[in-house]
Amino acid sequence: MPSPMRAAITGSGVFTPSQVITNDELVVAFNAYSDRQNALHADAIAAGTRTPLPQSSAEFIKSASGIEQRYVLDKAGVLDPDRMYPKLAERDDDTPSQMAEMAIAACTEALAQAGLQPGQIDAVICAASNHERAYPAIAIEIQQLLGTGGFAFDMNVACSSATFGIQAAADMIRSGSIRSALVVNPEICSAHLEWRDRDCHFIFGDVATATLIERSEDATGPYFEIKSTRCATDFSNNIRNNNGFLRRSRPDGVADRRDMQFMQNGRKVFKEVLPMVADHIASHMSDNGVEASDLKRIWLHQANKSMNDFIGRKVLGRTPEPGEQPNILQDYANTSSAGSIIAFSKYSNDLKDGDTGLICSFGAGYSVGSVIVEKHG
Ligand code: CO8
Repeated sequence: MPSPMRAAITGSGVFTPSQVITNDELVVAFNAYSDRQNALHADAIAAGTRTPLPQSSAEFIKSASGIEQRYVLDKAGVLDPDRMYPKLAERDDDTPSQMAEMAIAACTEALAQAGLQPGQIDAVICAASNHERAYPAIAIEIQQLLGTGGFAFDMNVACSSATFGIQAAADMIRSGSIRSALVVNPEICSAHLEWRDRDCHFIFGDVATATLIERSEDATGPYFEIKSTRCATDFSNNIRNNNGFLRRSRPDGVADRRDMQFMQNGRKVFKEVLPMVADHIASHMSDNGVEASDLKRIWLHQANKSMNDFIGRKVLGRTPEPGEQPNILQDYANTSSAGSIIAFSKYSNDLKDGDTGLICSFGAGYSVGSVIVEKHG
């Protein structure tokens, strides 16, 4: 029997770091690093026992990905050719963690949009690609800092964390166990990206997003009713990060190893994830009686412009009109789970009562999650 309770997104928020790295700046830093490494290993390169590091190019980055810049928490550390990763001050145990701090900013915006006080929230789900510590959960810290009630927990489904989190929150609301939840996605991608690898150094940026989910009947302003959610996974090693708590126990301990950062086989991801996502969306829509002509907006995961162009054409059966499938990756790059929610948060207010839209994220796992929403008010 369908649940009498319906869930809705009543607010959303985005925290954007203040520091920006353009493609040109990134390429200057990478090429300086590459030159230094090649000078350092000139003998081995001359002897043919080492391959010289290649140069990166801003033109390649823009044309292969659509990315023009990214926001980061620490620009100086990333652009220092002797360092090539962010320098984030260590915080003592009584100071809010970096992820919690970003999360609070995004949640505060979502709460204000929904017209709710933190005490009216029953659950916090911190859904992100990585968590800066194992425990206590970042979500519980956010719960304490905001002053929300009920319970909180962390979850990680990489780029699909936000949509999987929305499904979890919507299911709890539909079952009656909670009335409201904040699903928050603080993504510090700059700290697990390998900035010294030309093939991926341009891909990610930092951001935090939040969605506030409530019972539809509790909404006091315009809202997006969650008509249906669908999540799917299919194991793949093509996007992987081997860092974790077993690191110290391995023979080479905490050595600086390539697989301790984000790794991917981008071409394979492109080829395998696209059909998975296109089929997933098509079956989710058809099982819910949603035709392509019903969709007023698609908010897709923001990894690659050509990927999104392809999915948009597949879903709509034609090239999307400007604005039908908004991209934000030119400004933010890939922000993992937050990408589709940035697009939703920035490009949804203009939808009219009764309009249907679809949020879809996809990535490591592989994982794909979609949320069909209908605007009210
Ligand atoms: N500058 C100049 N040339 C370059 C560069 C560069 N920076 N990089 C590569 N090239 C060269 C290559 O060497 C290659 O040269 P050649 O043809 O001579 O061999 C040529 O350019 C083409 O390279 P690729 O085949 O690699 O280029 P693609 O056209 O495939 O584009 C992309 C690369 C943009 C990475 C593309 O493959 C892509 O976007 N793939 C999909 C990626 C994707 O969606 N990934 C999802 C990952 S996100 C996720 O799930 C979250 C994980 C957790 C978050 C982690 C946070 C850090």
